[in-house]
Amino acid sequence: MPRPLTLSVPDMSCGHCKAVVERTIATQDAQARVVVDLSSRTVTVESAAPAEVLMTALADEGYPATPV
Ligand SMILES: [Cu+2]
Repeated sequence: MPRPLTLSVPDMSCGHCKAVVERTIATQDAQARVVVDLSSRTVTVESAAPAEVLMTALADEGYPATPV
């Protein structure tokens, strides 16, 4: 597994957002390990998918993400 990537996802605010973010990343990489922290509005991802691919997918679902 690559190094964990931490993304800031400022528009996440509740369990629904968390579920959408988790599902969106899983759609790109079913093997990805995803940890959502709503209190800091960050997502830590271990995935073989390129960061750009994950960030594009998240933005398309309404959750723009930037590397921390
Ligand atoms: Cu929400």
